[in-house]
Amino acid sequence: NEAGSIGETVGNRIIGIDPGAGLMKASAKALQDYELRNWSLLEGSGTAMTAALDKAYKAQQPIIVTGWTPHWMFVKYDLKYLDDPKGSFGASEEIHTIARLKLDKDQPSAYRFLDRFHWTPSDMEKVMIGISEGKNPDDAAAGWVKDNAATVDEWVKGIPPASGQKLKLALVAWDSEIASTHVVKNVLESRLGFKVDLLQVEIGPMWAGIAGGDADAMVAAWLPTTSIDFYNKYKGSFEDLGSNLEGTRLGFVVPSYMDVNSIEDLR
Ligand code: PBE
Repeated sequence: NEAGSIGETVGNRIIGIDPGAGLMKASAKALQDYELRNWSLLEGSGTAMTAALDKAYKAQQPIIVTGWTPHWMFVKYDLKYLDDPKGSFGASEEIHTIARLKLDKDQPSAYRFLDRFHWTPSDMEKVMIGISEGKNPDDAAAGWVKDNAATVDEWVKGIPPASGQKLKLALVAWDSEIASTHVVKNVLESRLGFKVDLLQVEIGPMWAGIAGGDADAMVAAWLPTTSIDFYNKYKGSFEDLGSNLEGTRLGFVVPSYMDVNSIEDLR
């Protein structure tokens, strides 16, 4: 049948990302919910996933990847999410900013800015596109900050600058978080006088780093679902500064040239 043929064209494989990602947990749940028993979800990384997508897309070959929004891949390629009528991937989420305990007392200027930091999916995408086109993340972030001076002015308004104090921001090397973390780093350095180090780690150590006080903050908590295991594990050992972006999405993603529209069609 036609559904069987979709599986055959992609070897019954879905290209995943790093195993700790909430997206991988949701993807495994989707395989269960839709009873896709003969399918496998491949572990890898965000970078390997986009490389596989790029290769397949250029050859107009079929491919199914685990994807998320905001992401530059939706700008660069003509893609579609597979419908998820069972809701395995959850609803649209917020990304929260998370600080270590006592950051408000120790670094009040950084804390006040982090608490205010808020932007939109299209802002984040602009930075992501620049990086995907070869800009280094610092330059892409600096360009966005320059182009959005009025927004940045609001973020830092009335906050006294520091004088070279050090801060450590934790992140996982997902393209979305590389973009947001570099923008926050740029503002802390160029507008508030901090010296920022980035701690690029896996998702578990990112949360443990904040909870243990080894890192000062991160802007990568997808809630209420994607990052909830880590949120609950470390609850009480960090401060949730609330949403910095609304309107995310997760799911299985395919090139638009593929003749498949729903996860149900994979059975
Ligand atoms: N992501 C990007 C992450 C959160 C940010 C969707 C790949 C995840 O945990 O799945």
